[in-house]
Amino acid sequence: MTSTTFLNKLMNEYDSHLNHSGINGERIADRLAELSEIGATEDGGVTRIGYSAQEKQAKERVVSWMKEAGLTVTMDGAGNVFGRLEGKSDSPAVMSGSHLDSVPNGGNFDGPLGVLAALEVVEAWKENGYTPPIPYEVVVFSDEEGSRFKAGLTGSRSFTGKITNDELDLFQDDSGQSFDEVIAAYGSDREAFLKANYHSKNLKLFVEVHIEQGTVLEKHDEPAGIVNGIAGPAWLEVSFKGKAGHAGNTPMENRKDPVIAAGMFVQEIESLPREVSQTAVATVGKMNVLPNGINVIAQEVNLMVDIRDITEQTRDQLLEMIYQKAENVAARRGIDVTWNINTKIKPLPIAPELQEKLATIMDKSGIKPVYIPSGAGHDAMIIGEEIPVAMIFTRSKDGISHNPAEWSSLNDCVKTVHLLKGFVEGIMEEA
Ligand code: HGY
Ligand code: MN
Ligand code: MN
Repeated sequence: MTSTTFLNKLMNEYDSHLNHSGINGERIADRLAELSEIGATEDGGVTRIGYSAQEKQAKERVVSWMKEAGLTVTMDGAGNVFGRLEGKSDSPAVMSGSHLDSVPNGGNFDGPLGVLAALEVVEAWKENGYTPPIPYEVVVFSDEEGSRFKAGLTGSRSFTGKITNDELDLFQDDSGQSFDEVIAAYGSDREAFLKANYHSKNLKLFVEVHIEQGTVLEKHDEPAGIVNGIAGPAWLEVSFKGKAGHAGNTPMENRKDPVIAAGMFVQEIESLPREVSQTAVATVGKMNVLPNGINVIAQEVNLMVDIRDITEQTRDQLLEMIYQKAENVAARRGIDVTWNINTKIKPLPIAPELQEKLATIMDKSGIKPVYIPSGAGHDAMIIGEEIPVAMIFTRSKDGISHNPAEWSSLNDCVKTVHLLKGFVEGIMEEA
C-alpha cells in the first residue's frame, strides 16, 4: 500500500466533526502517512530497526514537526528525542510519547500513533493559545521493539538507568556488529548512552497512547480503552549444539542433529503456559540454523523464546520450566545446550486512581471504560518503575499487529487524542 493509498484509506472513513478543540485528524493522517514511507516494505508495512538509518530518519521527521510546533528539542545519548513545552510554572513535567522503530515488516501504527498523539496535544494547545500550567514533553524512545539486539525497550531502559555495561557487552546484531559499532554509526557512544538520565527531566507522570494489538475493544465496540496492567516479557536465548555432518553420507542413527532437538523443544513448550496461568504466553519467533546449508546436518540452532505473564511470579515459573525443558530435550537427544536470559522486564500494574481519571474522561466522551491488561510490553512499563504512568489503547482492527495489515481507524485515533488531551489537562490542572 503506498502512502497515498494509506492516507486515502485513513481519510475515507474519517468523520471531520471530530476536528474540534484544536485537534485535526487530517494532520494526524498526513503524518502517519509520511512516516509510513520511511522504511516502507512492499507489503505496505515498515521495517525501521532500532538504531537504523530508517529509525533515525523517522525521528528527524518528527523533530521537524516538534520544532514547527514551537517545542524545544533535545536528544540524549541513547537517541531518545524530547520536545519540551514550557508551562506557566516550572513544576515537574507531564511526558507523553512512544517509539518510531518497528519489528521487521511491522505495521504503521505501533509506536507512531503514540508519538503523534502526544504531539497533536501541543498542536491543539498552540491553536487555542493555551499555555499549560506545567511543562509538557513529547518523547520518542529508541529501539523499543528490541529487533536490533535481542533485548528491547533500549531507549527507555537507558533513560531510567537500567542498562549496564555488562549487558551492552553482550549486544550483537544479526550482522555481527557490536553495540559500540552500532551506536557509533548512529552518532553517539557508550559513555553518552549511559549518561541518559530521567532525573534530568523532573517528571510528574508519563502517559502513552498505543494501539491495543488485541481484540478486546472490538468485542466491546469501543474506540479506546484503559490499560490496567502491562505483562513483563522475558527473552530466553537457547542454543542446541550438535555435530555438523554430510546430509548424504551420515546414517540416521549416527547423527547429533540440533534441528531435531529444536523442533522437539518448540513443540513441547507450547503446552507449558497453561500450566502456570490463563494469561501466560510463550513464543519462538526467531530461530537461526548454523551453518544453514541444505546438504549439511546442522552444527547449531540458536532460538529466542519470548515468555510473558502479567504477574512476575508466574512469568518466572514458566521461564524456569522452559529452560529446564531445553536441558531435558538436549539430554534425551544426546547433544549439548546452553541458554541465557537476555532480558527480563517486570510486569507493571497501573495505579487505579489514574485508571479512574481516564474512566471519568471517557464517560464524559460517551465512551464506556474498558479495562485491558496489555500482553505487549511498552516503554510505559519501564518509565513506570520510576514515576506514575498511564496508558490509553486505541482499537486495533482484528487485533492484528506486528504485521503490515495492522490498522486503526482515523476516527478511533482522533477520539483517543481527545482523551489524551483531556487526561493531560486534568493532571496538569491538579498540579
Ligand atoms: O514485544 C512487545 O511486546 C512490544 O511490541 N515491543
Ligand atoms: Mn509498540
Ligand atoms: Mn510492537
